[in-house]
Amino acid sequence: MKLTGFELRVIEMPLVSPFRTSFGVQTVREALLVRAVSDEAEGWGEGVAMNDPLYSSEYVEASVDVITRFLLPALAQVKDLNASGVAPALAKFKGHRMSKAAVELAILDAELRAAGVPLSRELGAVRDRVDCGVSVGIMDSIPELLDAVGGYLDEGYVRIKLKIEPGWDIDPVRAVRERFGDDVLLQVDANTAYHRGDARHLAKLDPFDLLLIEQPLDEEDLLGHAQLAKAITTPVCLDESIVSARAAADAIALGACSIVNIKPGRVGGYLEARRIHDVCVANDIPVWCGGMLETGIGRAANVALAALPGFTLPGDTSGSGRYYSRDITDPFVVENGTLRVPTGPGIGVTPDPDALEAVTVRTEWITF
Ligand code: OSB
Ligand code: MG
Repeated sequence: MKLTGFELRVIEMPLVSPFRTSFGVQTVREALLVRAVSDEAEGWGEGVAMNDPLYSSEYVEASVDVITRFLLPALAQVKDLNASGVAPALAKFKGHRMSKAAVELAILDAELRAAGVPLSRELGAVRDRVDCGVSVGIMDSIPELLDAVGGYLDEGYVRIKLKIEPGWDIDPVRAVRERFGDDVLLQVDANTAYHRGDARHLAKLDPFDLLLIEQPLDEEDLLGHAQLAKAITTPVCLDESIVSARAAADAIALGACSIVNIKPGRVGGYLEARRIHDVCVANDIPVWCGGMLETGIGRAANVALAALPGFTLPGDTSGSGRYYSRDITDPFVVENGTLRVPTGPGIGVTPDPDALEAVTVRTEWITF
């Protein structure tokens, strides 16, 4: 396969409702799509960097910049480039994992489409449907939260994740337990909003039998997470801290987490994501697939990953309708609490040209 060029496309997708986390409120998902064009097939990748560097240091405009100025020029130098050669060729550039992941996925998708192989099969999937959880933002009031959670349970979601922060933690969890009962799979995500000194406060979540607490402390505070894990009974799960297979192995060895959220963008791509899955399986650490409010492009790939054997907990792989009134691909629809794993070659979905045009802010073409 000979790559001939890349299209970078910045899009803006309005969310069906504002999504509030401990780091901010989002009403629009701004994202970067990468289209890799070759002599045999073209492939799509979605960048998960957000508009502002609040979840991690990356952001959309930095992604466009680093891909244009550094990543693609370096890849253009590689002879017989294929998807597994992308990460090694880009390793000299520090960080920028979300940008690297978007480029790698576009090339991997093109390669798999040319070969007629679905991404799920390439990664080692063992399921044709995956269980769906949903991430529920911070609300203005408990009644509003209970309405939202009730709606998602009615739609069939099999696991609820509540975003928490200081001042919105114990009470909302208690209210959801009281209203919907002890059988609901329930977990919380703090996106680094707490500090080491909050252990006693977070232990107040212990009676609610949560599946896990996700990333309570700073992303660099592995030792703090290890100490917290000893002080509370809720299992600690890491998201932001796990930036590579090595980081996962270190966190596990330190006792900083007993569950891992895998987001391919955060770790530099689907191939590294699979290595993290393998490290976790070898250590008996359950994993689940996180989300970054992806469009159908990123969602298709996430669902393929979530079909691997170690993904034993429901992921933040929600239906298109949880995010967007009109997705750019055929919508992903939750049925019996599950999403179907695409079966077509590559990621198995392609954006609808009209839908794509409607959300495009700008495009750039880079000849390879
Ligand atoms: O921490 O998991 C997170 C969304 C954006 C950034 C970070 C996170 C999230 C979510 C939503 O929780 C996941 C999704 O439904 O895509
Ligand atoms: Mg998270």
